[in-house]
Amino acid sequence: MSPTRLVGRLAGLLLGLVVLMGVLLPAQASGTPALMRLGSEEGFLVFQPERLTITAGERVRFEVGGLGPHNLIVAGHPEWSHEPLSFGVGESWEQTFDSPGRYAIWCEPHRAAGMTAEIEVLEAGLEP
Ligand SMILES: [Cu+2]
Repeated sequence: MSPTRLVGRLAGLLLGLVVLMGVLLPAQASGTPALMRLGSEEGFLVFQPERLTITAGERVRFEVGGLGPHNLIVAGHPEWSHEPLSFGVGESWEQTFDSPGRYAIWCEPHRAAGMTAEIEVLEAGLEP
């Protein structure tokens, strides 16, 4: 195999590994917030991902991915919700989730269209 092909294959393998880790591992408690998109690039009314697992105290960055307007309602937690509508792709805000639990979330304008998701907040220190 030529060195160029070998490098290409290794790069592909590495990218696959990075993608897999992003799927399998909960977001790290480092400075980087977990990312949840509102609306897909293709224009679907979905959260991406539809289930997100984080650790108590972590931040989630909510970012408009496509076809707004979107907002965020967290069941039972108006203080974590973001009621103002966001229109522009790339518009974002961050929210810290400091109490463990499973929280249903939805986008108010698109709830009936199925734009719902769940955020699971694990107790700090209990993450796998
Ligand atoms: Cu929406």
